[in-house]
Amino acid sequence: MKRLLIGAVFALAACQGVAADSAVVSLTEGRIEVSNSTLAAGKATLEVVNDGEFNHTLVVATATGRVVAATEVITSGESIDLDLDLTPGEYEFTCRIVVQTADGVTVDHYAQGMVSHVTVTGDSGS
Ligand SMILES: [Cu+2]
Repeated sequence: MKRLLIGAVFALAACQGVAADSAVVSLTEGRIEVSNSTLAAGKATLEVVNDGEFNHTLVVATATGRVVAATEVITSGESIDLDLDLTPGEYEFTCRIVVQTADGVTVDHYAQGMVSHVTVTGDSGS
């Protein structure tokens, strides 16, 4: 029964031509975890969750640094859906918050390891 239901859902998605991909992106201090490191080209929705203690962002950029999407600042425990329309290629998911502590130390989330690489496969659709 369960298998039948899953088949029906796929058939429905195919009929509507909305094979939108999705992934969950978890932001924590010094780390960005993406549920799947490969996405299909076209429309995709990321559920971006701040599982950390401090504020974070998600910036999606191409391998050459062109920003294609970004969230607002996401506070601890909050999540934001980020809609994308991706062409094939390599992408960097990063947090770009840079702050300075009271004693003058610069804290750069990217430098602390908040970067993850995602590959987008398939036709560009153009
Ligand atoms: Cu961050």
